Amino acid sequence: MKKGKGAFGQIVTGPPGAGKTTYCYGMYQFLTALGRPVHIINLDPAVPNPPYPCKLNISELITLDQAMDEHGLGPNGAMLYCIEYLEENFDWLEEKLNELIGQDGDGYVIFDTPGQVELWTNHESLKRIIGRLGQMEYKLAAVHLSDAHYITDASKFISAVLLAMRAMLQLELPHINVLSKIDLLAGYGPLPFDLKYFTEVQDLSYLLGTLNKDPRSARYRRLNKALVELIDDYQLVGFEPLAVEDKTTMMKLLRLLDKATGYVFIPSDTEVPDPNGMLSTAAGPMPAYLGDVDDVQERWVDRKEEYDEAEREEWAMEAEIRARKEEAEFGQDRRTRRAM
Ligand SMILES: Nc1nc2c(ncn2[C@@H]2O[C@H](COP(=O)(O)OP(=O)(O)OP(=O)(O)O)[C@@H](O)[C@H]2O)c(=O)[nH]1
Ligand SMILES: [Mg+2]
Repeated sequence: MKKGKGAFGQIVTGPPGAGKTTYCYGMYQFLTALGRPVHIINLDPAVPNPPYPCKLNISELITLDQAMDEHGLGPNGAMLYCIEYLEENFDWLEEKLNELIGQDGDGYVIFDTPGQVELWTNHESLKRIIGRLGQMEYKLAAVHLSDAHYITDASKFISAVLLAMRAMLQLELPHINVLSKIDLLAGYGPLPFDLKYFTEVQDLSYLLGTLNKDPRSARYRRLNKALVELIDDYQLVGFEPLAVEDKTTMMKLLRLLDKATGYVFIPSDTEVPDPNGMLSTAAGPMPAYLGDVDDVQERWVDRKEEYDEAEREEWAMEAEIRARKEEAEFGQDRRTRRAM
């Protein structure tokens, strides 16, 4: 068996529907545009055919349907079984990773995981798999996604923060919490506080007033207070806002991840195609807005329509320029071909 040297990368976690798979594909496209070799590894046995290019897939080992059929399990039990099975068959994963990454250890990996919360709150298999990847010299950071919709509801936000904190304590990796889908926030009506309040997770006692007004949560006044104090005491959780299609928030997140894992990327001398101007973003200043949380709020919440309109005009202009260039080139090509 070919022995590998590990690689840098990310393990993407978060509750069901938080946007993990979309993020994996978006990050894959982003890194590919930056010229960084990257592989997505699908660890979700419920999705045998993920939408992204996938050379290593848990479904080659076991699928959720197989686990359900063969062991008479329901979907949740079968999911845990699949991850335990992966742990038991770690040699399979090790061999496949070594084939994929090779001996140089210069690849970059992104692990997509299922949305079942036990996997990163209290079940031990995923944690042990990550530990064994660490022994193989994989330098991973956890990217934990929570849907930004949660900030519109105090109880949901507190539960998202608790889950994020639990994931940090359980996975024991360099860890970045992300508020995903912030491009949808403007559609949820006015926010009770600025976005910064939610990304910094400072002094959650302000949320107690809202919680104690809601009849569903008012019954648990003392529990609410205790939970809020627990979060404030730990001071562990903060969020990075992210919209997968927005290269500024993606770049900011990537820079944080590289810092967390110690990844240094030296681009090769070969010219890398850069259709969306991402390379210039990597090398130089952020375009349009700086990626600070207040700027993110302005771009995606307060003045979303204006920015969208300005971007549409910019894209239309770029498309027009590209079309003219292509016309000129192809026109010439055709003439050259006719002359030959
Ligand atoms: N607007 C918007 N939609 C997003 C974004 N990220 C994900 N989505 C949408 O959110 C839905 C769920 O996304 P997935 O990527 O499948 O979420 P997941 O976390 O992988 O879901 P599970 O694997 O089922 O846990 C899909 O409809 C995505 O298109 C985003 O940044 N912006
Ligand atoms: Mg998914």
